[in-house]
Amino acid sequence: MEKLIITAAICGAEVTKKQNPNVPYTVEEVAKEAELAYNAGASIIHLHVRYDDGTPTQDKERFEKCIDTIKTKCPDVIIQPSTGGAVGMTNEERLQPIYLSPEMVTLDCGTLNFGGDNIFVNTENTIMEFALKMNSLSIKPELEIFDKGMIDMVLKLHKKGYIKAPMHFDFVLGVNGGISAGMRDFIFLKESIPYDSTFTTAGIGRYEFPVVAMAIISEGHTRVGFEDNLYISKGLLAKSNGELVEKVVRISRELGREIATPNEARRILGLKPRL
Ligand code: KMH
Ligand code: ZN
Repeated sequence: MEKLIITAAICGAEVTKKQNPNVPYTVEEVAKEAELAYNAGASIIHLHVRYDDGTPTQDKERFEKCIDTIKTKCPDVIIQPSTGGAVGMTNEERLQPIYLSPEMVTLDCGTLNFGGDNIFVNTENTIMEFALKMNSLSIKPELEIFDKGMIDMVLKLHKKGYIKAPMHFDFVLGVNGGISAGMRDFIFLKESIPYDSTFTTAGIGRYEFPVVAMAIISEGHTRVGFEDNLYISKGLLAKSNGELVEKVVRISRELGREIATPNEARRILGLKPRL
């Protein structure tokens, strides 16, 4: 089996310090959380950024500051900015970090209910527009899949030439409004993608570590972090993203699977490092 690529989703756009005081907002806090996750074994940092008061933003300058500061602490880590941003942002706002030429970014592959009256809007035209821009800048998209129909949309856009193989998927399981984090649904997604694809997983809330285990034993990769889950175990808040990554490393080693370095992750995912 390939080594396990661990992504740390260190901050997200929705979680707050009220829920867990260790959620990072400032540039320094974001960089510190990235460093702790990297030192623990994460090779990819999935990055959202905030203003100092916690407000989510896709501001290009704020991304640049966070990326530059992360790079001083972990120079070889892969930084994967979000183009999902936060619910309600415009496409132009969301796309800003792609103009910093990252190695990879997220590409959200469908619209879904996102709790209460919130809708995370990704129309077919939006997906095509984002994909074309990513292609033109040679940025590899990580295809965010919240439900099975989103894989079908990706396969259709792949046939039309918008999304290139080999594709890399992220199965986000257990979002309120998306597909469940049960084993049956996980296998359904895994068996619906082309054979030459890679995939990672993100289990939301209490599903985080059960999904980690499913990914490890099924040759996938995995993601943890405050964006998805704030607890290290039932009722106990995680002290850092590093603590969440350490738990993944322990589980993986117990199951006999070693952890990929950033350069090994680049090879597995076919990324072109930026010089
Ligand atoms: N914050 C969510 C609305 C992504 O990063 O691409 C979208 C999200 C997905 O987090
Ligand atoms: Zn995200």
